Amino acid sequence: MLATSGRAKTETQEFIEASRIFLKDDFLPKLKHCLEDLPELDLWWRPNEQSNSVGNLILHLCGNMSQWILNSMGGRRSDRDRDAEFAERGPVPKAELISRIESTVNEVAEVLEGLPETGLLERFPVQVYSTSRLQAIYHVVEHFSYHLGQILYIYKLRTSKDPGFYRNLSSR
Ligand code: NI
Repeated sequence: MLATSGRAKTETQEFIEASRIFLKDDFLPKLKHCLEDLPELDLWWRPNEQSNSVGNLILHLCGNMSQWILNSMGGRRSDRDRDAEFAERGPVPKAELISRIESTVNEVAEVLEGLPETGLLERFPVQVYSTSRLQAIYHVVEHFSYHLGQILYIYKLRTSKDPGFYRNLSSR
């Protein structure tokens, strides 16, 4: 966990800063560590056909952020094909996966920074839902965390390594 700066003057600023820190400064570096260390072929390994590979999960995270933040709040075009994210059997090169997730997260961080002070209650349709900006941001953060956990689990299965992300909390 990385803490917020304490400089926020309103709940909105604090919520947006916390969301940006989770995505860009906390989750993204952890994800990149796993991607950089995993052999190319392991990025497309899956334990069975019911489970996604790391590659699929990266494409899926990019699609989710493009649709829920970049399109809905950032005014970017989204031509998301959700089924294709899971159907891809790769191998999309590692460098491309890293560059895609990195640029998507950076764009999301820019959109979040540019959001107006008021308006988190503004509602819009997305997928089959009607949601608020606040809920959409909350969703994108929880969704990234959820799939990052799956990616970390695959990373450990394939490398037998502990990335040591929480070493600072251990008393050993
Ligand atoms: Ni998902």
